[in-house]
Amino acid sequence: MARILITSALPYINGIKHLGNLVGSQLPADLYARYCRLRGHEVMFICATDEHGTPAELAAAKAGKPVAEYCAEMHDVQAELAAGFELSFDHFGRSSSPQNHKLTQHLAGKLAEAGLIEEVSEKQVYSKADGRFLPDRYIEGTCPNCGYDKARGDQCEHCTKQLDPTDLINPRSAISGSTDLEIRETKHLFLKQSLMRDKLNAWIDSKTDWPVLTTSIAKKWLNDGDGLQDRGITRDLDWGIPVKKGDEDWPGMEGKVFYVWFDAPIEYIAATWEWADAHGYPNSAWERWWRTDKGADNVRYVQFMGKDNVPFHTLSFPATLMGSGEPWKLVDYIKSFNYLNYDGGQFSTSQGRGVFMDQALEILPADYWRWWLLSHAPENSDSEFTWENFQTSVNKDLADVLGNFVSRVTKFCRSKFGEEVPAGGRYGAAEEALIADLTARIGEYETLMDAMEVRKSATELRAIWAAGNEYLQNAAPWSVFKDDPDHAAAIIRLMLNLIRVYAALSAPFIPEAAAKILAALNSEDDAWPDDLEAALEVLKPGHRFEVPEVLFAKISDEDREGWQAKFAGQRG
Ligand code: B3M
Ligand code: ZN
Repeated sequence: MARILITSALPYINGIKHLGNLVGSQLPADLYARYCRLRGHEVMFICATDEHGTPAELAAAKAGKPVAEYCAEMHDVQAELAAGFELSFDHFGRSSSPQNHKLTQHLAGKLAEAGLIEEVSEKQVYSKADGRFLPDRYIEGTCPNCGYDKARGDQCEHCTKQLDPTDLINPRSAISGSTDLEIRETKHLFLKQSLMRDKLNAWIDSKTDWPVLTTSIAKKWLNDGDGLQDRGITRDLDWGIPVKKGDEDWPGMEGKVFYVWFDAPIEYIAATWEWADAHGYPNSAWERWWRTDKGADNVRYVQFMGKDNVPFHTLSFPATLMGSGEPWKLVDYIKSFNYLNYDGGQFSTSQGRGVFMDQALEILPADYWRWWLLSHAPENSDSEFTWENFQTSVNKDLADVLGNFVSRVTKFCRSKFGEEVPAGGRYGAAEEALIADLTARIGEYETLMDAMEVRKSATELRAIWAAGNEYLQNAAPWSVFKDDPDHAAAIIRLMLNLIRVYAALSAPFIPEAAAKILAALNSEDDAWPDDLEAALEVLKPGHRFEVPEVLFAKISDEDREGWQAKFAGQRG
């Protein structure tokens, strides 16, 4: 038994996530967490909402709410959707938590002590009416290039020209509209990542088993041109974690907060602390996952994320932890994903394009989505969601293969032997061949799941389901029954037990269906079939069960066309 720490990239707070976000981190992380638990490992699976930064402030303003209130509400919405998708987090935290405030300020203090923080003076636009510095995108004015009068300080949306706030004609605050703006000096903290290049290079070089997608991105930023620049880790915003050195004020940094990408990954640790606090556990309970001097030296830490998040996790966050000089647990393996596209284009939150988590659950249960998304995870390249492909996959894999198998076996048994596991009969060569075949396949499935090969695992699982179907077709208990009811009983006993084994093997992908199957079989035994032969004897002769309701309804052409039309435009 191992101890495995799993984190999913933190969904940003500014709205409901689309299926592309889901399959890029939270969902495969859940697959792995569920699998590891079933294999008997001790798992800590952590996620949280990422709540700071300008986009959070803007989204709150758009919703007409104070940002703290907006974040609290959106956190609950996201938590509920995560539960709807059966994401089995041990804790779903908030990067705005008191624990993250403390830890972020603590780590900044340690970095300063280690000489890794520099104070840099910059010139920035200050709005007297608003009483604050304005980030570039909070300044509006007329575009010098095209005359558009709502150009932003970073870019003109109309002609796409990149701008500096000082380029704007008649600049004004996007918050208050005030034109009483001036350029002021402001100080910011920079993390001197460049001093850690050698250390980071050596660390990444030691990760010989990482996926190419992960290491190539990390190496590019480490060594190309001016990658790994020192990075500003503070901002002039109201909402965020106030800049402090541990518990002490940081002279010159009054009114400033840490940059969202500085505090967000620290929330992985803080969320584990939140988990301990929520359960009333002492600090040692979370520290044994995160401090190598307190037990985390025997933890395996795996992160899941989309490829755009890789630089922050391979460079900035490790730089923060290593630079602190404290014994924090560093990531052991990063599983990163490409993008999922939507029907000939991209999923887009800002344009409301694609299917979003709430909408998905309104039309079909979580398992349908989980199965499609995981079996088409964008691992080696970007992949694409189309309604045709979704329909085919659900109908073939879930309804025709798994669902049909369960239904045929249980119904046949009910009609010939009643709703209980039949006694009598022995296994012959065909049954032994099936068991041997399945033993090999399950071994392969385990290897793939251990390696987090998501798509290939799905393919192997489907093959495991199909092997049962194929055997059943050949064994034909409905014909055997006429001459040799005893042997038919043996076949069906084996098949009923195989259904239970399928529930255990499938639970990481389709937990709701797995639970339904077990409930119908009147069994709570979801143990992994480490010994298949023994696992196929768990349901004894005489054990009562019920024929389950249809596990997976097929998606009709009308459904598909309806959804296709409904989701063709933008989200309202
Ligand atoms: N919130 C992902 C994003 O919004 C970002 C991940 C943080 S992980 C520490 O793109
Ligand atoms: Zn313009």
